[in-house]
Amino acid sequence: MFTADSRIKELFDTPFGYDVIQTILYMTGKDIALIKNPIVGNIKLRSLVSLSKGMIDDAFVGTLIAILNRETKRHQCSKNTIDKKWWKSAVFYQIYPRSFMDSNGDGIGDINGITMKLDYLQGLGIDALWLSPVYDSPNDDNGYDIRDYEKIMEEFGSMADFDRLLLEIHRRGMKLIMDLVINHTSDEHKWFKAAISDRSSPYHDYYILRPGKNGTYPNNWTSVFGGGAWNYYESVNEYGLHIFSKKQMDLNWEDEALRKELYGMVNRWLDKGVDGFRLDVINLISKDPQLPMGSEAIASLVGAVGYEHTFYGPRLHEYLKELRAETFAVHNAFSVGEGAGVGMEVAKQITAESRKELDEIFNFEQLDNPGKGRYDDYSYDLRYLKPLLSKWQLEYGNDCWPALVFENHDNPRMPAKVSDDGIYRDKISKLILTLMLTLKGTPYIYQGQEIGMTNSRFRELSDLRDVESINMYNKLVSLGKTPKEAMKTVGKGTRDNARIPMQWDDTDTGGFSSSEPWIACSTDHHICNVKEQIGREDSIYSFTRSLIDLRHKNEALVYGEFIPVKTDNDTFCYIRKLGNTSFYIEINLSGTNTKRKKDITKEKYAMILCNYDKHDELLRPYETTIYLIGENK
Ligand code: ISL
Ligand code: CA
Repeated sequence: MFTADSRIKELFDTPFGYDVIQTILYMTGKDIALIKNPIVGNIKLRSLVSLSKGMIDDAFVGTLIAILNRETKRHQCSKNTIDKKWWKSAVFYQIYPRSFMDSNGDGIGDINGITMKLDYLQGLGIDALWLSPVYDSPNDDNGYDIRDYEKIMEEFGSMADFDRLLLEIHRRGMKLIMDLVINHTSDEHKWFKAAISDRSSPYHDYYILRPGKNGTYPNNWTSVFGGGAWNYYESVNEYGLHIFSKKQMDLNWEDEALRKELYGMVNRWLDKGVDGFRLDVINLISKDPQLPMGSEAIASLVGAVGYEHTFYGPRLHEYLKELRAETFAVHNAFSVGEGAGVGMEVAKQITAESRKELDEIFNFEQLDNPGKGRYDDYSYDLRYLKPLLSKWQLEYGNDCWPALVFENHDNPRMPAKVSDDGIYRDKISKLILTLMLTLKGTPYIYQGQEIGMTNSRFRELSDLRDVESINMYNKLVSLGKTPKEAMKTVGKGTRDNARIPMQWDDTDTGGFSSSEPWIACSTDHHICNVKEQIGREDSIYSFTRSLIDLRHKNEALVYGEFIPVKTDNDTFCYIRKLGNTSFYIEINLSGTNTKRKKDITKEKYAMILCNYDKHDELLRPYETTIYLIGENK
C-alpha cells in the first residue's frame, strides 16, 4: 500500500502513477530517464509539498495516495494471440442524430432521416453505428440530459420509427450501439422530481443530495460546464450535485436500488436487439462518498474542482463488473466507455478481457497537444501522435483493444486544428483516416469526417447552441473580455463546430432539411459535400471507402502485428503484418517535404493508396502512402 513515505519511482508500478508520469513527460518534453534518475526517483511523496513551493498541499498528496491504492499493480498481459470479435474488425460510424438528416422538414435531424441514409452508410462500408442519445429529453445538453430512458425524443420520432431503424440496420448486416447516459439524468426525470419532493422518498437516494455545510455548499466542486457543481432545492433544504449542466443531476451509484433499476432498463434495450452501448462519462459514476474538498491546483490542470474525487472513484471497477455481469454479459453485447482523463494503464484495468469490465474505452489524449485544450489558440502538431499512438499500439496488450477516435460531437474538426487556413485540408483528412483504418483498434468515424467537414464560423452568441459554449462565453464576458474577444475563443473551440448539419449536397441547407436547421449551416457545403465527393475518384469520401475496403479484405490491417519503422520525428512509418501479408504505411506528419525512409523502387513495394496523385521522390507535406510488401520480402 502507498503512504506518504512511498517514493516517486514506486508510482511507476501502478496504473494511475504510470499514466500521470507519462502525461507529465509529454507535457514537459522530458524523457523517462528523468524518473529513473535516483535523485528524482527516491523523492518521498510527502516531500512534494515543500518541493512544489505551495502548488501541492497535504490534501493533494492524500488524494494521490488514495487513488494510487485503488489498483497498485499495472496489468500484465500474458497473451500471444488476439481473440477475434466482430467489434474488433468492425468500422464504426458515429451519428449525432440532431444534425444528420431531417426527414420531415422541421429543421431537426431525426430517426427516419437516419433510416433514409442507411444505404449511403452501407455504401461507404460501415459495419456498425453509434447513435448519440435519442431518448426523451428537454435538450439542455442535446439529449445527454435524459428525461425518460424508455421513450424516444418526440422531435426525433417514435418508438415505431426506432424499431424500423433497428430492423433496417440488421437487415443490412450492420449493428447498432446506443448511447447510455447513466452518470446523470435530467432534472426533469421522474426519479429526480420524486427525489426532491420528499427526503423520505425511495428516490431521494438515487441522487447526490446533501445538506449545506457552514451555511453554504457541501463542498467546493465545480461543474465541467462552468460555475459551481451544486443546485439548491428548497423543498428538501438540500443541494444536488451536477458535474455537467445545472439540469444534469448526478446519480448516486452507492444506492443498490438505483443500480438494479438501471440494469433493468439496459436489459430492456438489449432485449429489443440493440448490439451494445457507448457509455457516457462512465469513469465518473463512483464518487468518493465523503465528497472531500477539491484541489485548486488540480483544477487548474483539468478544468473542474473536485475531478480527482470523481474521475476514478473507489468503486468504479466494482460497478463496471456488476454492470457487465447483469447486462452485457447476459446478452453478449458490446460496450465502449467514454473515459475522459483516463490514461493507458488505467484503461487496461477497465478493458483487459480477464477483468470483465468494458470491451473498449475512448481515451482522448490524442485530441489536443499536451498541455493544450480545445479553447486554446494553437495549431495542433501532428508529430505528437507518433510517440502517443506507438505506445498504445505496442503496450496496450493482446487482451485489450484500442478505440481509434479523432473526432466526435464534442470537438472541433481535426484538420482545422492542424491548420486553420484549409490549404492541406484534403491531405490531413486523409492522413487521419489512414491512421484510423490501418492501426490496430476499432475505428470510429464521426459523421462528416469521411468528406473532411471543417469547423464553422460562429460570429455571435446567438449563433451558438451548446450549453457549455454559452456558459463559457458568459464567463469570459464577466471576466472583462469584449463580446468579440469572447467569440474568438469560444468560436474556435466550441463543440458546435462538430454539430453543424451534415453536408449532403450544395443546396441551401446542404441537403439536410427543407427548412431552416436548428443550428446554422456554414457556407462550406458549397465546396464540400457528399454528392460531389461520391462521384470523384480522388475525394476524401473515395479515399475513405478504399481504406475501409482494404481493411475489410485484409486481416493484416485488423489483427496484424504493428511493427514500427525507425525514422525521424517528422515521419511515422510502420508495418502491419499477418502471416505472409505485410503492409507498409508511410506518413509525413509535418507540413514540409522530407526524405522517404525506404527506397521503395528498389524493394518490392506495391503502392496501394496515396493522398497525392502520383509518386514522387520526396515525401510531401502530410503525405500518406500505403504499400503492399511483396511476399518474398
Ligand atoms: O467537452 C467536454 C467538456 O468541456 C468534454 O470533457 C466532455 O464533456 C466529456 O468528454 C464528456 O462528454 C460526454 O458527456 C457530456 C456531454 O455533454 C457530451 O456530449 C458527452 O459526450 C455530459 O453528458
Ligand atoms: Ca425532423
